[in-house]
Amino acid sequence: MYKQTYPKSFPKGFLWGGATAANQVEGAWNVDGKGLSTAEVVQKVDDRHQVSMGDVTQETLDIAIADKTDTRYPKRRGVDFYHHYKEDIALFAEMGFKVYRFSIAWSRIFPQGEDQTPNEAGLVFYDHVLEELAKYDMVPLVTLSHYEMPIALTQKYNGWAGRETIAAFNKFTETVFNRYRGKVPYWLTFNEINTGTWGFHETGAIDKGLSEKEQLQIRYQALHHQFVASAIATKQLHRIDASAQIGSMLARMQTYPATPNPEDVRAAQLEDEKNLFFTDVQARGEYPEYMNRFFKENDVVIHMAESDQDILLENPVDFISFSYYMTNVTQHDQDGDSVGNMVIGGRNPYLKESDWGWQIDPVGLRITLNAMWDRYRKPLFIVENGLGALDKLEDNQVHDQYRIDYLRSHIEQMKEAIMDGVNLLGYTMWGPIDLISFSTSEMSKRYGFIYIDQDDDGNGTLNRIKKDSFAWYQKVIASNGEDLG
Ligand code: BGP
Repeated sequence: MYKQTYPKSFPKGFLWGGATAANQVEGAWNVDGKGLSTAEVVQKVDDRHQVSMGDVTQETLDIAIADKTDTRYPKRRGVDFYHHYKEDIALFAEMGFKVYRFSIAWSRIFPQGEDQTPNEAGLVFYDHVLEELAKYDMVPLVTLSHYEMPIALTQKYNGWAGRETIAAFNKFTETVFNRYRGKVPYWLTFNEINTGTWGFHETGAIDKGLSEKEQLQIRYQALHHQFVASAIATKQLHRIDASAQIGSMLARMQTYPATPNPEDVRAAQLEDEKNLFFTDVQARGEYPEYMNRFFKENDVVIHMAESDQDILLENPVDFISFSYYMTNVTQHDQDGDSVGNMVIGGRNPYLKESDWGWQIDPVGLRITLNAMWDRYRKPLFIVENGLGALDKLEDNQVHDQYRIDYLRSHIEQMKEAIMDGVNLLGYTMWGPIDLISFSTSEMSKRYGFIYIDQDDDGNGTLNRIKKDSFAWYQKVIASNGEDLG
């Protein structure tokens, strides 16, 4: 007889935790043999709403390489996790973290991208991080490439635009899979792979100043190389460490039609497809037809080696992860003649926004989870979600009720999605310790449960201070998501 059961809440063993990236926390950019990375040549901007990550040119690159200080490049200093990792992981453990997502800096392991042998000191650092996590039974979830690569590969091959970068990456992945075999049950290949359509920070390819058409060609070709490298890494991992799993990672941007006008609904559908394309390739192993049409209409030609399609098809990811911060609104082109040219990032009058203008939409998370589960039927993992805000430190305290409210409302919707039947492995909120902002390289855009005494210019004691949200998250984890009060 058909039994009408459904999950009532978070499953036992649900992975609660937090996520960071090497270039935003580690610092120590020029010690123990580390090479310069693409993240470390991106200058900080002075206007909070400006974005720095795509603005690298050959000229700014040369200036950055010649500059041996971290003054204009805050990602070089991070928050000195490199020397504070024991203290930071102990704080995560105190909150009860079951999982910690972090990334390995490729440029610590292969400083010049194609070195004959890996840099032992770099490998040892991550040995120590993993030992520390094991002490607290915290599961590592490791990102292989989080918005950085050795700058040498940009200089030699224009980053991922060059096919040679595939072999360099897969030498790195094979090295770390072998080294950390049996210690890392979950891996991710490329962080927010879809943002490669925005340029340099993900592709490592300098294309600023080129025509839109030329940029499209370079970016989608670079992304193709990343797809292939990701599939090869998947194959390597399954051979080297059969019990470990590997996932894709998308910056999920749910979009809504601006009106019920079918033209707007179609425009939103198209926009959504352009976002889901990446997971479609990585989970299903082939390019979807709708993108082939997009490429044709935009004169993009993806150059593939003969075996590429087989490699993709034979090595889909084991699970699907994504970041979730906001949603958008899409409307069709004003002239009505092309849905390909639409307004993105429109305002939604039903939503509030963060200090940085990101539209806060907890219900959108439930919609996203259901849609992703329906589309792929593979386990999902929310590997980033959080609120960047201007925190105030007073009497050594930060009263961040707004952060608690943000996280609570998203966790509530996550629970609803689980009750809807979604298979969700875990949740790593973004930035459990304050860190350098990815998009603006500021320190003052803070996400953490733990405040770090450092300002935008790098001044401060680097002391770690618990915010009000620290005890709140501790309670959430201890009750496995039941006590959100
Ligand atoms: C995601 C990135 C992270 C991160 C986060 C918040 O896109 O994967 O690296 O920083 O967004 O963004 P920001 O730091 O720009 O506020």
